[in-house]
Amino acid sequence: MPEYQNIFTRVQIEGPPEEGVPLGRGTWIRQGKPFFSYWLGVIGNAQLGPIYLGWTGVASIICGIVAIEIIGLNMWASVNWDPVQFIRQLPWLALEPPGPEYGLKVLPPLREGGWWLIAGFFLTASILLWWLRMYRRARALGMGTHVAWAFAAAIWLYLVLGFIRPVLMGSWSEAVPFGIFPHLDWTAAFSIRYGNLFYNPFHCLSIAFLYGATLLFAMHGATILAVSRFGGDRELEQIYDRGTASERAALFWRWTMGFNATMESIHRWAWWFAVLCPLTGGIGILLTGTVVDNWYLWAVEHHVAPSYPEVFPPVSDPAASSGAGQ
Ligand code: 07D
Ligand code: 07D
Repeated sequence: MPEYQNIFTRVQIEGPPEEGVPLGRGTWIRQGKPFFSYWLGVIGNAQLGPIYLGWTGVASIICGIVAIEIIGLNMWASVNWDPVQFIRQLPWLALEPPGPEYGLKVLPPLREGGWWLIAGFFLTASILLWWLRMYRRARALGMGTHVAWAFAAAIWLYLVLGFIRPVLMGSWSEAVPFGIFPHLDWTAAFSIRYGNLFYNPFHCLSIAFLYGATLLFAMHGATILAVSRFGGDRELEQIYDRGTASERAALFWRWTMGFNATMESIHRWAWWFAVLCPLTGGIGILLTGTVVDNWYLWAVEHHVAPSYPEVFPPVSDPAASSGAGQ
């Protein structure tokens, strides 16, 4: 069965397009005539469309476009509307939040953070509307809302970084700038300003869940691929006729580590690890600067880190006492 040893999807189903379950009254129709694509079939389902947009979908996309437009035009203006420099410097360009002198003012002058505030408003509206659409589509299909709640965990971290913490600190200037490298500069500066985020136990937890989620995904993905020669990837058959694939998958782990997850529990493991990464991360960011001002000193105080020995005694600045340079 060499076809099962491949790293990409081999089985493509191309029957009549699948339209999905009938929709109830009061909903939109699905848009787009479905068609099949070989290359999509290599990474997933070969059928593209129809898509259900709905009011929340359309409103979310409009808000998203407004946000991207404001960010993009501000970045372009920052290189004097030069199209070549815009493309060349794009990863370094930024739309910065208002300076500390403006506190939480609504609305500071547009070129001094006002645009950042407006773009942030539309980006947040777009993300929240997309969440609502996800929740409502799940309910319309009679599904649980697990995907929406996992997305909500990411939105929690996003809101802490750009809204909740800046409000608690009393200044928009605490928030993240828009921009590819500028947001990394912010991340590094944040860690240094608050005494090294490695000593923040919630950063530790977030990293453990990040790494853990990767490990779990690798274990689960590899296990299912490894039993796909026995039909392990065919979820429907696995549910009504377990056959030999899932038994082997479970036995493999019981043999190698003594314990095995079940077909249900592995997905709960994955969900919790993924969700707890931004959830614990958001708690860590929320505490920074509000409750704890320096994580290194916090760690010294709590016997997590040793304090640096005082090698040199404190000296006073000679410029301050001798009158030199006056
Ligand atoms: C693969 C799903 C697809 C999503 C993608 C991202 C945009 C931004 C904006 C041109 C896994 C789409 C990107 C819409 C376009 C402009 C102005 C998800 C997948 C492909 N970050 N971050 C990236 C965001 C924060 C950090 C990349 C967003 C915090 C570090 C991308 C947010 C901190 C590194 C990006 C956000 C932080 C990155 C790849 C919001 C702490 C990298 C992301 C809304 C958590 C990496 C150059 C990716 C990189 C990277 C987007 C927040 C740290 C541009 C939208 C403030 C250390 N971040 N980030 O693949 O290569 O995610 O940066 O909060 O090393 Mg970031
Ligand atoms: C950003 C959630 C918001 C995203 C949303 C998506 C769109 C685009 C586009 C469809 C990612 C919206 C989407 C708008 C749609 C399309 C195309 C989730 C986000 C809603 N750290 N660190 C973390 C590590 C250091 C720092 C988390 C490692 C240094 C700061 C994570 C290391 C310094 C913050 C993590 C390391 C530092 C973090 C993020 C190693 C820098 C945060 C988890 C090995 C010098 C964030 C508590 C996450 C956090 C965070 C990992 C080092 C700074 C686990 C592995 C010491 C300021 N770091 N870090 O899920 O929560 O992000 O901290 O060195 O704010 Mg860190």
